[in-house]
Amino acid sequence: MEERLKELRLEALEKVEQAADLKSLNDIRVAYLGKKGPITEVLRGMGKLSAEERPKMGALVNEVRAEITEQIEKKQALLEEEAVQKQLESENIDVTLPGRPVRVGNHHPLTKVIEEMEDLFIGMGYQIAEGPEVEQDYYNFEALNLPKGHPARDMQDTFYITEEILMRTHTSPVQVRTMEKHKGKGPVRIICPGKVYRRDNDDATHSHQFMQIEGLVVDENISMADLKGTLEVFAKNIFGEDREIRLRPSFFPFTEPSVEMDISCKICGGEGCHVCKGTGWIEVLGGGMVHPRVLKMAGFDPEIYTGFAFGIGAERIAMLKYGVDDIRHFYTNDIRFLQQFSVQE
Ligand code: 2U9
Repeated sequence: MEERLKELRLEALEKVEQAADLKSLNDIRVAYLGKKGPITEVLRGMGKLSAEERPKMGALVNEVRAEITEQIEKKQALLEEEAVQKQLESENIDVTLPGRPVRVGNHHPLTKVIEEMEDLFIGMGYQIAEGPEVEQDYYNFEALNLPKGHPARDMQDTFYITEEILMRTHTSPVQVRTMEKHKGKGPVRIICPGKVYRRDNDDATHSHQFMQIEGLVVDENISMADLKGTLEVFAKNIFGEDREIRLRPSFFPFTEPSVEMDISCKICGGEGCHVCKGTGWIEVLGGGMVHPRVLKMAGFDPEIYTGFAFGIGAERIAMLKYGVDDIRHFYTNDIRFLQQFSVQE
């Protein structure tokens, strides 16, 4: 019996030593120390021993069982430690690795132009005014000295919802609405950015829908000199300090006198090139002194008040500023086009 116990001890300890994981270690524990295991069997056989041998053999069984248990526990601690190490290694983070770049979007070029214009004019004491894109014939045409049947309406043919309701062709109706709110009392200093519509065939320089920015100042003693000075500040700020401006006479039903403004060509510096078609000048906007009839219809006394107004397409500014050759790029949203206007530019 003693031999058998020693054999079992050796066998069990060897297996414990070789156990590769916690599951096989537990199998060994059950196999050797469990109720149906060989050691329990030896204990059961002790009844047959003499009274002398029994305590000796009992002590040996306890010793063997204690030793196997101790070794199993040691091995278990070792395997558990190993498992923790393995897990830590597999979850290891290399803090020296470079981070994944965060993709930052950017504003649309038209948004950039509009926000730049807004900042500039807010700095000069203007307020931003907005209004409906679906407008009444009265605010879009009538109040701007374009009565029904006026030939200049053709130039701004639009999409009609009904006979009297239409998609606005300019943001001028916002100016009229703002003037009405002032109830004949100046000053009015506003910038009106917004979407406008025209019945036009789309091509590289025309779009049936575009963004306009219009400005209006109404007060006592406002003159052409104020308009010219303001437009010069605008041109130099948006296109560069080295740009010159010139005003040419023009006609709009809502301004009298009316002008168109050119800026000197950046490409040739005024010498004449293909961009300015050999003239050295590029047309950018229209403007003029608010027609007295327009002032009157909006509730201002033209004997006391005068005003200037101007209008420009945001696409036109963006095309000149960024060298874009086709207006349709602004609407097709090709990511390769849009990404060129990111902050890192
Ligand atoms: C009121 C009175 C007058 C706004 C003006 C222009 C001249 C002009 C065009 C530029 C390019 C339209 O976007 S475009 O196609 N605009 O030339 N706009 S004067 O005059 C006003 C506006 C409101 C009450």
